[in-house]
Amino acid sequence: MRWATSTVYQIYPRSFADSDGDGVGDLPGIIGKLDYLQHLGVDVVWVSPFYPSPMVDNGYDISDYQDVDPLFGTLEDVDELIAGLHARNMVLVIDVVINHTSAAHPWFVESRTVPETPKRDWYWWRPPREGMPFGAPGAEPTNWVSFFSESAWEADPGIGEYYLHLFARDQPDLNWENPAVRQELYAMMRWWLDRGVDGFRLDVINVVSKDLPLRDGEPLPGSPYGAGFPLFTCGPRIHEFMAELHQEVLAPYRATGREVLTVAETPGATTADAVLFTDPGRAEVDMVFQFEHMAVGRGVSRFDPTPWTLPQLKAVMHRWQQDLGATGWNSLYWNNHDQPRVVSRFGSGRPEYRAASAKALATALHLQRGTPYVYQGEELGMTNYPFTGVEQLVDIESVNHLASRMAAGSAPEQVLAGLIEGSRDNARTPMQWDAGRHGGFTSGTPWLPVNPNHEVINAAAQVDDPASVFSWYRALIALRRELPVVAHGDFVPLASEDQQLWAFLRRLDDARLLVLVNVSDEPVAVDLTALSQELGESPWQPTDLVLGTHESPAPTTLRPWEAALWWL
Ligand code: ISL
Repeated sequence: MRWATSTVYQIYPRSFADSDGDGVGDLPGIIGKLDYLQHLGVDVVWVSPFYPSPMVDNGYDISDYQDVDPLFGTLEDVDELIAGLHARNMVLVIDVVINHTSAAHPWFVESRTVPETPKRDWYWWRPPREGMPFGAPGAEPTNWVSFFSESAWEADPGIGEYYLHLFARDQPDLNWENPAVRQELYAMMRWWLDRGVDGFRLDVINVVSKDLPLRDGEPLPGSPYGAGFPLFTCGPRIHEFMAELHQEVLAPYRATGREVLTVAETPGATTADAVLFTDPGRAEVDMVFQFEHMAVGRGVSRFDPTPWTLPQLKAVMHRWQQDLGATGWNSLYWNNHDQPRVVSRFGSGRPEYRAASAKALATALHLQRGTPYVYQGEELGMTNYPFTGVEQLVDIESVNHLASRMAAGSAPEQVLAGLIEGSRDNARTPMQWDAGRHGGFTSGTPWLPVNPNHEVINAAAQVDDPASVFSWYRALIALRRELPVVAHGDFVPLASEDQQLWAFLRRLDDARLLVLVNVSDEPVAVDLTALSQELGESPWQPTDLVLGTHESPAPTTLRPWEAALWWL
């Protein structure tokens, strides 16, 4: 697996670095930080959408796939970014959102306004439900709820039909059943490869194959809607489409020796799906970006926080390690632009342990089998923002969720805590570069406020500090490149029921690496005899430390949030 020794760094461009003082990050801002990324040691950079967009979903609603929104810069800036990365032996992965376009995309404008156009079939248009007048409540073609808390169908009086949108009404779904749609998207991707990009993150790609005929889902308790998710997640033609995409887009370039990375964002995918997507023999995608571990500590939605235990988290991640085995390949992540900050979610609530917990969680993730992803600011131990009121939240998913809960009779204060804890805005506050005004992110007014804790948590304070979270991430990223057992070894879970200790073994040929992480505010004893007996071996007595977060580590006890790696 070409990407086994790589680490991917995700940039959310509007919040990374602002070069022109308009309060929004941009491509020249990213170009100005390439030395920082090189120093961190990452070799793949994934940039979230920077294309022309009405920004209803901050760029995941694209109105022109082959240009750059002036907010972020120009196509020449992309060329300069590619050159800057390549000069540092790094590569660029761009984010293609091809399940849907913006409603402002010319394809959709034509589809909805030009009679008899072939573009009508480029989207999912359907008449009202049988026997019901257009526009009547419940006349939507199916009872599906969108990811953004409203009906997945929007009525268009101009046509007298409804169009499907699994996300916002401004994000109409493309009809992948139409080969002309697929060929247009493949041509667009080849255009970017010809421009020099090195790969694609395929946004929510596992919903492009819908189970036909489109039909109602199971009613959702306490909701006027039904669950369409099972009827469009990893649908009947998804692997056919992924194989076709590979053949039409990637294969011609790989045949010339170009290394092209594809990561499929696949919410709801199972480990069995993941093996089908990523088995190299099937020539579909290189790795999946899935969400099962993100559901730990959540009830019916991300806005419904519930108590969680370390065994629950370990069980999900260990199953993914074991089910994918030697055939499948997974992204390893805690954070992205859709997820609250991991140190606030699974780390310590005690300020004195925040940094240590960030390092501990990073260790438990980066030592697994797969390709790790670092989301901007995670390498600093950045935290969620201290939001206090719903009016501070701007993400469409949060705004729509609040509106739907209030329409159902809840008062804002009843949903406030869950909103604040689960909102995607937590991941989108600006990168904290220094302790100065607006964290060094912008000379203007930031589009989203900079976390006040930037005075303590910032890159300038950490880059040259060998004890910082940044330096620990840098060491983990380097270790993956140095030790074949980290990149290519198998995974053996240990102490799966332990409430504090996260322990596992990585093995490759004669190399055996014991990973011990204390995921708690209290010291923990490590029963090495019990661990070794899980493999039927005589008691382990490791003496050769590979890496440790604390001074003078002992393999038999771990201090709060201590992590240590030992050769066996
Ligand atoms: O945030 C989520 C809902 O809780 C995720 O399920 C997310 O919506 C889903 O994984 C798809 O995410 C991707 O597509 C969306 C966009 O809003 C997200 O930012 C993107 O990561 C629609 O393009």
